[in-house]
Amino acid sequence: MIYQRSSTLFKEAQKVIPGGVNSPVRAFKAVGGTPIFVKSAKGPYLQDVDGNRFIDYINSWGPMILGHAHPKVVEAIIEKTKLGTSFGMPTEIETEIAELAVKMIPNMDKIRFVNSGTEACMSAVRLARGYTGRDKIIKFSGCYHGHSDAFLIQAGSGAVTFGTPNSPGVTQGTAKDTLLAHFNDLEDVREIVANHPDEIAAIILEPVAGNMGCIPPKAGFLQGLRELCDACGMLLIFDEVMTGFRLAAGGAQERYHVAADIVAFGKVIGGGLPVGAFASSDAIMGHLAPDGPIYQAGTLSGNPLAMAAGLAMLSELHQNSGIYDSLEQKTAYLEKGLIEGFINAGVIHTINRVGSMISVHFSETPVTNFETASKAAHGGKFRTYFHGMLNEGIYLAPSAFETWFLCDALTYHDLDQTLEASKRVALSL
Ligand code: HOZ
Repeated sequence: MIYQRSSTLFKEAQKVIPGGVNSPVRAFKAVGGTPIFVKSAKGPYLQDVDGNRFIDYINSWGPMILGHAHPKVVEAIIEKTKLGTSFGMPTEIETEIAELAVKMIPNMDKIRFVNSGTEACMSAVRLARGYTGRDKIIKFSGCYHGHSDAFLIQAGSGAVTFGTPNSPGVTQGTAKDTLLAHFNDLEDVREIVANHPDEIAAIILEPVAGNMGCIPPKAGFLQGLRELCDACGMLLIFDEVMTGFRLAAGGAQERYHVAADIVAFGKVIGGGLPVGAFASSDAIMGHLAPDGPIYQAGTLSGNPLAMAAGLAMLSELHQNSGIYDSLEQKTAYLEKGLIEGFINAGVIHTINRVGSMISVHFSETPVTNFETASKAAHGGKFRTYFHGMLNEGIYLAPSAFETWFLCDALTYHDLDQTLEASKRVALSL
């Protein structure tokens, strides 16, 4: 494929935007080469500025569950735009989407909308600290909760891809209140809690980790965290930025039958527009301003265009629950075919999958946490696989530490094309 125009645009971008991108994970640094500049997208396909077409397995890092430019989402945005784009005042649609969201999300009474997953997680932690009167939080190595200071401690996603899981600029003072645990290791968490009695406000995690590849929780892990939180007066925060409305209408809480105290959402809840949100019980949300003293705010929070896109998408997911079975079947089909292709080519691999989240690791050791994900990423095979697939017209996340997200617009023909491509590329690994 030819990426001439993308290459020119990237050079121009680098002169005025750090690294030429507005978020590091787009820069192709881990895999080399030139980032693809997108011209348009429809359904499961991306069109780049050079006229190449790709089957998309990132889907804007998750939110395009229905595929790109879904007609109902597009129409909702257009119609809302005609009425004005931002007021900094309440609008009716904020209540409409909030009512639907709390109906879909288990265990939650109230939801506050913000502008990104970073903001949602940051606010969820402030709420937990204000509510419990404690300062420390537990986070897991390799989990990524956005780029606010408290979370850039052994963070996943771009932070680990570019070798800065502990970012300069995060003060010692902030870092000391983030206690690190190993994902899927309940004993480790118990020990940390025992060493910090009455100091820990919350445990925050991605219930299915999606920023070090896709890593499912081991049986009993989430339930064990729930019990530990109840026993020690800590809140359990689920970062469902990726899993919310994707793994089930009620996200990971529904899929694993474990209740969180606060749930953070991101991109998905805005149907692809810049939205985040956090939800909790009446008792906890009653402490949030203006009802309570814990402050959180934003001019663009609940923006009407973002709410319209989010409402259109959530309504579709709510009305058509068959989507989740369909996504599960398509992703299982992909997983099975990928495994067959790798076995035929003699390629050592581990594939992790939960619902429509999936990741390929070139390792035979099970990938269950940050340490095993990091080991599996060594050796450069992912880079060869990524570029091979790109040349076949298959767009994967440009890092071994990311998850692929499927959309329901994918056809079995698209999946077969992907599997044929993967078989060919596997032979070159
Ligand atoms: N970190 C997200 C994916 N793992 C994507 C958002 C971004 O960093 O651009």
